[in-house]
Amino acid sequence: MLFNKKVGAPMQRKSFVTGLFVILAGLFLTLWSAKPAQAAEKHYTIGTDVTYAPFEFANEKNQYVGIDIDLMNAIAKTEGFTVTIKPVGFNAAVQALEAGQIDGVIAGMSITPERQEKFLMSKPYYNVGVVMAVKQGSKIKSLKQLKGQRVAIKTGTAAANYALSVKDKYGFTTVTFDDSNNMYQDVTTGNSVACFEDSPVMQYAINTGLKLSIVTKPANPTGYGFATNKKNTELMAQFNAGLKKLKANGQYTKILQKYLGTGSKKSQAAANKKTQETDRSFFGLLKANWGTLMGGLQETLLVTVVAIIFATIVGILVGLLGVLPNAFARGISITFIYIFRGLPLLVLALFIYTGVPSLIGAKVPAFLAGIITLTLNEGAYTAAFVKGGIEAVDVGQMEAARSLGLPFGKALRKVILPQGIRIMVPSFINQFIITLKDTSILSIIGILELTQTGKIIIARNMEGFKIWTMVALIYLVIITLLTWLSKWVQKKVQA
Ligand code: ASN
Repeated sequence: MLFNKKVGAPMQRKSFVTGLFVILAGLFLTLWSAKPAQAAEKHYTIGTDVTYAPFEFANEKNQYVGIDIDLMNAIAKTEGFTVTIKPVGFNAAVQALEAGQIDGVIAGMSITPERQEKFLMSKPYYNVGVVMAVKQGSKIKSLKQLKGQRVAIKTGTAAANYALSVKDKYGFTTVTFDDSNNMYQDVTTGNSVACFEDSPVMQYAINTGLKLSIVTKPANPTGYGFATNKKNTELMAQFNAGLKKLKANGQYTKILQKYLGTGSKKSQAAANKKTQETDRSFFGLLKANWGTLMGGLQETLLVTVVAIIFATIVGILVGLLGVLPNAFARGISITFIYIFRGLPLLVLALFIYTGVPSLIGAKVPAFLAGIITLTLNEGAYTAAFVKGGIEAVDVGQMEAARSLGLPFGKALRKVILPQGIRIMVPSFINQFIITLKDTSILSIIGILELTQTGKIIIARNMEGFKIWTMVALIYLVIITLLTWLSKWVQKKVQA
Protein backbone atom coordinates (compact mmCIF):
# COMPACT_ATOMS: atom_id res chain seq x y z
CA MET A 1 0.00 0.00 0.00
CA LEU A 2 2.66 2.38 1.11
CA PHE A 3 4.94 1.46 -1.77
CA ASN A 4 2.23 1.57 -4.43
CA LYS A 5 1.26 5.06 -3.56
CA LYS A 6 4.82 6.28 -3.31
CA VAL A 7 5.94 4.69 -6.55
CA GLY A 8 3.06 6.14 -8.56
CA ALA A 9 3.30 9.68 -7.32
CA PRO A 10 6.75 10.69 -8.63
CA MET A 11 5.63 10.29 -12.24
CA GLN A 12 3.01 13.00 -11.91
CA ARG A 13 5.42 15.13 -10.03
CA LYS A 14 8.05 14.61 -12.64
CA SER A 15 5.88 15.90 -15.46
CA PHE A 16 4.77 18.75 -13.28
CA VAL A 17 8.32 19.75 -12.44
CA THR A 18 9.32 19.43 -16.10
CA GLY A 19 6.40 21.69 -17.02
CA LEU A 20 7.42 24.26 -14.45
CA PHE A 21 10.99 24.14 -15.68
CA VAL A 22 9.88 24.73 -19.28
CA ILE A 23 7.77 27.71 -18.22
CA LEU A 24 10.63 29.22 -16.25
CA ALA A 25 13.10 28.61 -19.06
CA GLY A 26 10.67 30.21 -21.51
CA LEU A 27 10.29 33.25 -19.29
CA PHE A 28 14.05 33.51 -19.00
CA LEU A 29 14.55 33.36 -22.75
CA THR A 30 11.87 35.98 -23.38
CA LEU A 31 13.38 38.37 -20.89
CA TRP A 32 16.85 37.67 -22.14
CA SER A 33 16.00 38.28 -25.78
CA ALA A 34 14.43 41.60 -24.77
CA LYS A 35 17.94 42.83 -23.94
CA PRO A 36 19.47 45.13 -26.57
CA ALA A 37 21.84 43.49 -29.00
CA GLN A 38 25.52 44.39 -28.79
CA ALA A 39 26.88 46.67 -31.47
CA ALA A 40 29.64 45.45 -33.75
CA GLU A 41 32.10 48.36 -33.29
CA LYS A 42 34.65 48.52 -30.51
CA HIS A 43 32.68 48.71 -27.34
CA TYR A 44 33.68 49.80 -23.84
CA THR A 45 31.97 49.60 -20.49
CA ILE A 46 32.52 52.71 -18.42
CA GLY A 47 31.73 52.90 -14.73
CA THR A 48 30.43 56.05 -13.14
CA ASP A 49 29.03 57.42 -9.91
CA VAL A 50 25.37 56.90 -9.00
CA THR A 51 24.86 60.59 -8.65
CA TYR A 52 27.39 63.35 -8.83
CA ALA A 53 25.62 66.27 -10.44
CA PRO A 54 26.51 68.14 -12.60
CA PHE A 55 28.97 65.44 -13.71
CA GLU A 56 26.62 62.44 -13.70
CA PHE A 57 23.03 62.08 -12.64
CA ALA A 58 19.75 60.65 -13.90
CA ASN A 59 17.30 63.06 -15.57
CA GLU A 60 13.52 62.90 -15.28
CA LYS A 61 13.48 60.06 -17.80
CA ASN A 62 16.11 58.34 -15.69
CA GLN A 63 18.64 58.55 -18.47
CA TYR A 64 22.15 59.30 -17.39
CA VAL A 65 23.25 62.82 -18.24
CA GLY A 66 25.86 65.29 -17.02
CA ILE A 67 29.21 66.72 -18.03
CA ASP A 68 31.07 63.39 -17.73
CA ILE A 69 28.42 61.46 -19.63
CA ASP A 70 28.17 64.01 -22.45
CA LEU A 71 31.96 64.23 -22.71
CA MET A 72 32.32 60.47 -22.85
CA ASN A 73 29.61 60.10 -25.47
CA ALA A 74 30.98 62.94 -27.56
CA ILE A 75 34.51 61.51 -27.42
CA ALA A 76 33.22 58.04 -28.30
CA LYS A 77 31.51 59.57 -31.31
CA THR A 78 34.55 61.45 -32.62
CA GLU A 79 36.88 58.50 -31.98
CA GLY A 80 34.53 55.84 -33.39
CA PHE A 81 33.74 53.57 -30.49
CA THR A 82 30.63 52.89 -28.42
CA VAL A 83 30.16 52.92 -24.67
CA THR A 84 27.82 51.55 -22.06
CA ILE A 85 27.72 53.72 -18.97
CA LYS A 86 27.27 51.82 -15.71
CA PRO A 87 26.23 53.92 -12.73
CA VAL A 88 27.54 51.74 -9.95
CA GLY A 89 28.83 54.32 -7.48
CA PHE A 90 32.30 55.83 -7.30
CA ASN A 91 34.04 53.31 -5.07
CA ALA A 92 32.41 50.33 -6.77
CA ALA A 93 33.46 51.71 -10.17
CA VAL A 94 37.09 52.09 -9.09
CA GLN A 95 37.12 48.57 -7.68
CA ALA A 96 35.53 47.17 -10.82
CA LEU A 97 38.21 48.91 -12.89
CA GLU A 98 40.95 47.52 -10.69
CA ALA A 99 39.53 44.04 -11.14
CA GLY A 100 39.37 44.51 -14.91
CA GLN A 101 35.58 44.23 -14.87
CA ILE A 102 35.05 47.50 -16.73
CA ASP A 103 37.22 49.40 -19.19
CA GLY A 104 37.19 52.86 -17.69
CA VAL A 105 35.88 55.20 -15.02
CA ILE A 106 34.55 58.68 -15.60
CA ALA A 107 33.12 59.93 -12.33
CA GLY A 108 34.41 63.35 -11.39
CA MET A 109 37.60 61.51 -10.48
CA SER A 110 40.49 63.58 -9.23
CA ILE A 111 43.89 62.84 -10.72
CA THR A 112 46.06 61.98 -7.71
CA PRO A 113 49.55 60.41 -7.55
CA GLU A 114 48.17 57.24 -5.89
CA ARG A 115 45.58 56.78 -8.61
CA GLN A 116 48.18 57.42 -11.31
CA GLU A 117 50.24 54.65 -9.86
CA LYS A 118 47.38 52.20 -10.25
CA PHE A 119 45.64 53.46 -13.38
CA LEU A 120 46.23 55.43 -16.52
CA MET A 121 44.64 58.84 -16.07
CA SER A 122 43.75 61.22 -18.86
CA LYS A 123 44.64 64.87 -19.23
CA PRO A 124 42.58 66.90 -16.74
CA TYR A 125 39.23 68.14 -18.06
CA TYR A 126 37.95 70.11 -15.04
CA ASN A 127 39.64 71.71 -12.02
CA VAL A 128 38.28 71.34 -8.51
CA GLY A 129 39.19 71.71 -4.84
CA VAL A 130 37.78 70.20 -1.63
CA VAL A 131 35.36 72.23 0.49
CA MET A 132 33.66 71.66 3.81
CA ALA A 133 29.89 72.14 4.00
CA VAL A 134 27.62 72.43 7.04
CA LYS A 135 23.89 72.65 7.61
CA GLN A 136 22.44 76.07 6.79
CA GLY A 137 22.47 78.19 9.93
CA SER A 138 25.04 75.98 11.68
CA LYS A 139 27.44 77.67 14.07
CA ILE A 140 30.33 75.67 12.70
CA LYS A 141 32.31 77.76 10.26
CA SER A 142 35.81 76.33 10.29
CA LEU A 143 37.82 73.15 10.62
CA LYS A 144 38.91 74.20 14.14
CA GLN A 145 35.32 73.96 15.38
CA LEU A 146 35.12 70.28 14.39
CA LYS A 147 36.79 69.07 17.59
CA GLY A 148 34.90 66.11 19.04
CA GLN A 149 32.32 66.28 16.23
CA ARG A 150 31.21 63.77 13.64
CA VAL A 151 31.89 64.43 9.97
CA ALA A 152 30.42 62.62 6.94
CA ILE A 153 32.68 61.47 4.09
CA LYS A 154 32.27 59.36 0.97
CA THR A 155 34.12 56.06 0.51
CA GLY A 156 37.33 56.16 -1.45
CA THR A 157 37.13 59.77 -2.60
CA ALA A 158 39.81 62.43 -2.75
CA ALA A 159 37.66 64.60 -0.46
CA ALA A 160 37.51 61.77 2.09
CA ASN A 161 41.28 61.39 1.94
CA TYR A 162 41.64 65.07 2.58
CA ALA A 163 39.31 64.84 5.60
CA LEU A 164 41.20 61.83 6.93
CA SER A 165 44.51 63.66 6.54
CA VAL A 166 43.37 66.51 8.83
CA LYS A 167 41.21 64.38 11.13
CA ASP A 168 43.77 64.02 13.92
CA LYS A 169 44.88 67.60 13.73
CA TYR A 170 41.32 68.91 14.24
CA GLY A 171 40.11 66.03 16.42
CA PHE A 172 36.92 64.95 14.62
CA THR A 173 35.55 61.48 13.88
CA THR A 174 34.25 60.33 10.51
CA VAL A 175 31.38 58.28 9.20
CA THR A 176 31.51 56.91 5.67
CA PHE A 177 28.81 56.76 3.00
CA ASP A 178 28.82 55.17 -0.44
CA ASP A 179 27.21 58.02 -2.28
CA SER A 180 27.14 61.77 -2.03
CA ASN A 181 23.41 62.09 -1.38
CA ASN A 182 23.49 59.91 1.71
CA MET A 183 26.47 61.88 2.93
CA TYR A 184 24.61 65.20 2.48
CA GLN A 185 21.49 63.79 4.15
CA ASP A 186 23.54 62.87 7.20
CA VAL A 187 24.43 66.54 7.56
CA THR A 188 20.94 67.91 6.86
CA THR A 189 19.46 65.57 9.47
CA GLY A 190 22.09 66.71 11.97
CA ASN A 191 23.72 63.33 12.52
CA SER A 192 27.00 64.75 11.26
CA VAL A 193 27.96 68.41 11.55
CA ALA A 194 29.80 68.68 8.25
CA CYS A 195 30.84 66.88 5.09
CA PHE A 196 33.70 67.21 2.61
CA GLU A 197 33.01 67.38 -1.09
CA ASP A 198 34.48 68.75 -4.31
CA SER A 199 33.64 72.43 -4.77
CA PRO A 200 31.61 72.41 -8.01
CA VAL A 201 29.54 69.40 -6.94
CA MET A 202 28.75 70.89 -3.54
CA GLN A 203 27.96 74.24 -5.08
CA TYR A 204 25.65 72.70 -7.66
CA ALA A 205 23.76 70.71 -5.02
CA ILE A 206 23.28 73.86 -2.94
CA ASN A 207 22.25 75.90 -5.97
CA THR A 208 19.62 73.33 -6.77
CA GLY A 209 18.06 73.32 -3.32
CA LEU A 210 20.19 71.39 -0.85
CA LYS A 211 20.12 73.09 2.56
CA LEU A 212 23.86 73.16 3.22
CA SER A 213 26.42 75.99 3.07
CA ILE A 214 30.05 75.92 2.08
CA VAL A 215 32.25 77.37 4.83
CA THR A 216 35.80 76.84 3.64
CA LYS A 217 37.87 77.86 0.61
CA PRO A 218 38.65 75.06 -1.85
CA ALA A 219 41.70 73.08 -0.66
CA ASN A 220 43.85 70.42 -2.33
CA PRO A 221 43.33 71.49 -5.95
CA THR A 222 43.21 68.67 -8.50
CA GLY A 223 41.92 68.07 -12.00
CA TYR A 224 39.31 65.52 -12.95
CA GLY A 225 40.46 62.81 -15.30
CA PHE A 226 39.20 59.69 -17.03
CA ALA A 227 40.79 56.44 -15.81
CA THR A 228 41.55 53.12 -17.49
CA ASN A 229 43.71 50.26 -16.36
CA LYS A 230 47.42 50.43 -17.16
CA LYS A 231 47.22 48.21 -20.22
CA ASN A 232 44.44 50.08 -21.95
CA THR A 233 46.66 52.61 -23.68
CA GLU A 234 44.47 52.53 -26.79
CA LEU A 235 41.33 53.74 -25.04
CA MET A 236 43.31 56.32 -23.07
CA ALA A 237 44.91 57.71 -26.23
CA GLN A 238 41.48 57.93 -27.85
CA PHE A 239 40.06 59.76 -24.85
CA ASN A 240 42.87 62.31 -24.80
CA ALA A 241 42.68 62.82 -28.56
CA GLY A 242 38.90 63.20 -28.41
CA LEU A 243 39.07 65.66 -25.53
CA LYS A 244 41.53 67.79 -27.47
CA LYS A 245 39.19 67.85 -30.46
CA LEU A 246 36.18 68.79 -28.34
CA LYS A 247 38.12 71.61 -26.73
CA ALA A 248 39.21 72.89 -30.14
CA ASN A 249 35.80 72.74 -31.79
CA GLY A 250 33.90 74.36 -28.92
CA GLN A 251 31.86 71.30 -28.00
CA TYR A 252 33.60 71.05 -24.63
CA THR A 253 32.54 74.58 -23.67
CA LYS A 254 29.02 73.87 -24.87
CA ILE A 255 28.76 70.79 -22.65
CA LEU A 256 29.98 72.75 -19.62
CA GLN A 257 27.52 75.55 -20.29
CA LYS A 258 24.66 73.12 -20.69
CA TYR A 259 25.05 71.97 -17.10
CA LEU A 260 26.67 74.90 -15.37
CA GLY A 261 24.74 77.65 -17.15
CA THR A 262 26.45 80.92 -16.51
CA GLY A 263 27.55 79.52 -13.16
CA SER A 264 24.93 81.58 -11.33
CA LYS A 265 22.58 80.06 -8.83
CA LYS A 266 19.59 80.95 -10.96
CA SER A 267 20.85 79.36 -14.15
CA GLN A 268 21.84 76.16 -12.31
CA ALA A 269 18.49 75.92 -10.57
CA ALA A 270 16.81 76.35 -13.96
CA ALA A 271 19.03 73.69 -15.56
CA ASN A 272 18.28 71.31 -12.72
CA LYS A 273 14.56 71.96 -12.84
CA LYS A 274 14.47 70.57 -16.35
CA THR A 275 15.65 67.23 -15.00
CA GLN A 276 12.93 66.93 -12.35
CA GLU A 277 9.38 65.63 -12.34
CA THR A 278 6.80 68.43 -12.34
CA ASP A 279 4.15 66.52 -10.41
CA ARG A 280 5.64 65.62 -7.02
CA SER A 281 2.60 63.78 -5.65
CA PHE A 282 2.88 60.03 -5.01
CA PHE A 283 0.96 59.18 -8.17
CA GLY A 284 2.67 61.88 -10.18
CA LEU A 285 6.05 60.41 -9.27
CA LEU A 286 4.78 56.88 -9.83
CA LYS A 287 3.57 57.78 -13.29
CA ALA A 288 6.79 59.57 -14.19
CA ASN A 289 8.98 56.71 -12.98
CA TRP A 290 6.75 53.77 -13.87
CA GLY A 291 8.74 52.67 -16.92
CA THR A 292 12.03 52.81 -15.06
CA LEU A 293 10.70 50.93 -12.05
CA MET A 294 9.26 48.25 -14.31
CA GLY A 295 12.63 47.97 -16.06
CA GLY A 296 14.19 47.39 -12.66
CA LEU A 297 11.53 44.84 -11.79
CA GLN A 298 12.14 43.00 -15.04
CA GLU A 299 15.82 42.67 -14.16
CA THR A 300 14.93 41.55 -10.62
CA LEU A 301 12.62 38.85 -11.98
CA LEU A 302 15.14 37.72 -14.55
CA VAL A 303 17.88 37.35 -11.95
CA THR A 304 15.49 35.64 -9.54
CA VAL A 305 14.19 33.09 -12.02
CA VAL A 306 17.60 32.15 -13.37
CA ALA A 307 19.09 32.01 -9.87
CA ILE A 308 16.25 29.87 -8.54
CA ILE A 309 16.70 27.36 -11.37
CA PHE A 310 20.44 27.01 -10.81
CA ALA A 311 20.29 27.15 -7.01
CA THR A 312 17.63 24.44 -6.98
CA ILE A 313 19.67 22.16 -9.23
CA VAL A 314 22.88 22.75 -7.28
CA GLY A 315 21.06 22.50 -3.94
CA ILE A 316 19.44 19.17 -4.79
CA LEU A 317 22.69 17.69 -6.07
CA VAL A 318 24.74 18.86 -3.09
CA GLY A 319 21.97 17.81 -0.69
CA LEU A 320 21.90 14.32 -2.21
CA LEU A 321 25.68 14.05 -1.95
CA GLY A 322 25.21 14.69 1.75
CA VAL A 323 23.18 11.51 2.31
CA LEU A 324 25.20 9.11 0.19
CA PRO A 325 26.88 6.26 2.04
CA ASN A 326 30.25 7.68 1.05
CA ALA A 327 32.33 9.78 3.39
CA PHE A 328 33.98 11.76 0.57
CA ALA A 329 30.65 12.74 -0.98
CA ARG A 330 29.28 13.74 2.38
CA GLY A 331 32.43 15.75 3.07
CA ILE A 332 31.97 17.75 -0.16
CA SER A 333 28.36 18.43 0.73
CA ILE A 334 29.12 19.54 4.28
CA THR A 335 31.98 21.81 3.17
CA PHE A 336 29.88 23.42 0.44
CA ILE A 337 27.07 24.15 2.85
CA TYR A 338 29.49 25.35 5.52
CA ILE A 339 31.26 27.84 3.24
CA PHE A 340 28.42 29.26 1.18
CA ARG A 341 25.83 29.38 3.92
CA GLY A 342 28.41 30.93 6.20
CA LEU A 343 29.48 33.79 3.94
CA PRO A 344 27.42 36.97 3.92
CA LEU A 345 25.84 37.41 0.52
CA LEU A 346 27.37 40.85 0.10
CA VAL A 347 30.89 39.54 0.69
CA LEU A 348 30.31 36.68 -1.74
CA ALA A 349 28.98 39.07 -4.41
CA LEU A 350 31.97 41.39 -4.08
CA PHE A 351 34.38 38.46 -3.98
CA ILE A 352 33.02 37.02 -7.21
CA TYR A 353 32.60 40.33 -9.00
CA THR A 354 35.78 42.13 -7.98
CA GLY A 355 37.96 39.46 -6.37
CA VAL A 356 37.82 36.53 -8.77
CA PRO A 357 38.49 38.50 -11.99
CA SER A 358 41.84 39.73 -10.69
CA LEU A 359 42.74 36.14 -9.93
CA ILE A 360 41.69 34.59 -13.23
CA GLY A 361 42.52 37.64 -15.34
CA ALA A 362 39.16 37.65 -17.12
CA LYS A 363 35.94 39.58 -16.76
CA VAL A 364 32.96 38.14 -14.93
CA PRO A 365 29.94 40.13 -16.18
CA ALA A 366 27.82 41.56 -13.37
CA PHE A 367 24.80 39.47 -14.35
CA LEU A 368 26.82 36.26 -14.31
CA ALA A 369 28.52 37.23 -11.04
CA GLY A 370 25.07 37.85 -9.55
CA ILE A 371 23.77 34.48 -10.69
CA ILE A 372 26.85 32.64 -9.40
CA THR A 373 26.54 34.44 -6.05
CA LEU A 374 22.89 33.55 -5.62
CA THR A 375 23.38 30.01 -6.90
CA LEU A 376 26.10 29.32 -4.34
CA ASN A 377 24.37 31.00 -1.42
CA GLU A 378 20.79 29.90 -2.06
CA GLY A 379 22.10 26.54 -3.28
CA ALA A 380 23.80 25.99 0.08
CA TYR A 381 20.57 26.68 1.98
CA THR A 382 18.66 24.44 -0.41
CA ALA A 383 21.23 21.66 0.01
CA ALA A 384 20.92 21.93 3.78
CA PHE A 385 17.16 21.39 3.79
CA VAL A 386 17.26 18.76 1.04
CA LYS A 387 19.75 16.82 3.14
CA GLY A 388 17.72 17.46 6.29
CA GLY A 389 14.48 16.48 4.53
CA ILE A 390 15.91 13.14 3.46
CA GLU A 391 17.41 12.51 6.86
CA ALA A 392 14.05 13.28 8.46
CA VAL A 393 12.49 10.26 6.80
CA ASP A 394 12.45 7.44 9.33
CA VAL A 395 15.51 5.18 8.97
CA GLY A 396 13.15 2.21 9.18
CA GLN A 397 11.87 3.16 5.70
CA MET A 398 15.30 2.69 4.15
CA GLU A 399 15.86 -0.54 6.05
CA ALA A 400 12.49 -1.87 4.97
CA ALA A 401 13.13 -0.97 1.33
CA ARG A 402 16.60 -2.52 1.38
CA SER A 403 15.34 -5.69 3.04
CA LEU A 404 12.80 -6.00 0.22
CA GLY A 405 15.80 -6.19 -2.08
CA LEU A 406 15.86 -2.63 -3.50
CA PRO A 407 19.38 -1.33 -4.14
CA PHE A 408 20.36 1.91 -2.27
CA GLY A 409 19.83 4.26 -5.23
CA LYS A 410 16.43 2.83 -6.04
CA ALA A 411 15.35 2.83 -2.40
CA LEU A 412 16.39 6.48 -2.17
CA ARG A 413 14.53 7.46 -5.31
CA LYS A 414 11.37 5.44 -4.87
CA VAL A 415 10.89 5.34 -1.14
CA ILE A 416 12.81 8.02 0.67
CA LEU A 417 12.72 10.96 -1.78
CA PRO A 418 8.94 11.05 -2.33
CA GLN A 419 8.48 11.33 1.42
CA GLY A 420 11.41 13.73 1.86
CA ILE A 421 10.13 16.04 -0.88
CA ARG A 422 6.88 16.55 0.98
CA ILE A 423 8.85 17.67 3.98
CA MET A 424 10.96 19.98 1.81
CA VAL A 425 8.25 21.75 -0.16
CA PRO A 426 7.62 24.57 2.33
CA SER A 427 11.38 25.15 2.57
CA PHE A 428 11.63 25.41 -1.21
CA ILE A 429 8.89 28.03 -1.27
CA ASN A 430 10.57 29.95 1.49
CA GLN A 431 13.89 29.82 -0.35
CA PHE A 432 12.34 31.16 -3.58
CA ILE A 433 11.00 34.16 -1.72
CA ILE A 434 14.33 34.74 0.00
CA THR A 435 16.09 34.57 -3.37
CA LEU A 436 13.81 37.26 -4.76
CA LYS A 437 14.57 39.52 -1.82
CA ASP A 438 18.28 38.75 -1.91
CA THR A 439 18.56 40.05 -5.47
CA SER A 440 18.42 43.54 -3.96
CA ILE A 441 21.91 43.00 -2.56
CA LEU A 442 23.19 42.68 -6.11
CA SER A 443 22.68 46.42 -6.55
CA ILE A 444 26.16 46.65 -5.03
CA ILE A 445 27.75 45.18 -8.15
CA GLY A 446 25.77 47.49 -10.38
CA ILE A 447 22.99 45.20 -11.54
CA LEU A 448 20.20 47.58 -12.43
CA GLU A 449 17.52 45.71 -10.53
CA LEU A 450 14.63 47.20 -8.61
CA THR A 451 16.57 48.40 -5.56
CA GLN A 452 19.34 50.02 -7.60
CA THR A 453 16.68 51.64 -9.79
CA GLY A 454 15.08 53.08 -6.65
CA LYS A 455 18.42 54.42 -5.43
CA ILE A 456 19.07 56.17 -8.73
CA ILE A 457 15.64 57.81 -8.85
CA ILE A 458 16.02 59.05 -5.27
CA ALA A 459 19.54 60.29 -5.90
CA ARG A 460 17.98 62.61 -8.47
CA ASN A 461 14.74 63.78 -6.90
CA MET A 462 15.44 63.24 -3.17
CA GLU A 463 11.96 61.78 -2.73
CA GLY A 464 13.16 58.94 -0.51
CA PHE A 465 9.93 58.29 1.32
CA LYS A 466 7.70 58.09 -1.73
CA ILE A 467 10.07 56.16 -3.97
CA TRP A 468 11.04 53.59 -1.30
CA THR A 469 7.32 53.11 -0.62
CA MET A 470 6.80 52.34 -4.31
CA VAL A 471 9.74 49.94 -4.39
CA ALA A 472 8.53 48.20 -1.22
CA LEU A 473 5.01 47.84 -2.64
CA ILE A 474 6.31 46.36 -5.87
CA TYR A 475 8.34 43.78 -3.91
CA LEU A 476 5.31 42.95 -1.79
CA VAL A 477 3.05 42.49 -4.80
CA ILE A 478 5.55 40.17 -6.45
CA ILE A 479 6.18 38.23 -3.26
CA THR A 480 2.43 37.81 -2.76
CA LEU A 481 2.07 36.48 -6.30
CA LEU A 482 5.01 34.16 -5.79
CA THR A 483 3.52 32.91 -2.53
CA TRP A 484 0.18 32.19 -4.22
CA LEU A 485 1.91 30.35 -7.02
CA SER A 486 3.97 28.38 -4.52
CA LYS A 487 0.91 27.45 -2.47
CA TRP A 488 -0.76 26.20 -5.61
CA VAL A 489 2.32 24.16 -6.48
CA GLN A 490 2.45 22.84 -2.93
CA LYS A 491 -1.12 21.64 -3.18
CA LYS A 492 -0.39 19.88 -6.47
CA VAL A 493 2.74 18.21 -5.16
CA GLN A 494 1.28 17.17 -1.85
CA ALA A 495 -2.06 16.02 -3.25
N1 ASN B 1 35.50 63.38 -6.66
C1 ASN B 1 35.67 62.06 -6.18
C2 ASN B 1 37.13 61.70 -6.20
O1 ASN B 1 37.86 62.10 -7.03
C3 ASN B 1 34.91 61.05 -6.99
C4 ASN B 1 33.42 61.03 -6.75
O2 ASN B 1 32.98 61.23 -5.66
N2 ASN B 1 32.66 60.73 -7.75
O3 ASN B 1 37.59 60.98 -5.37
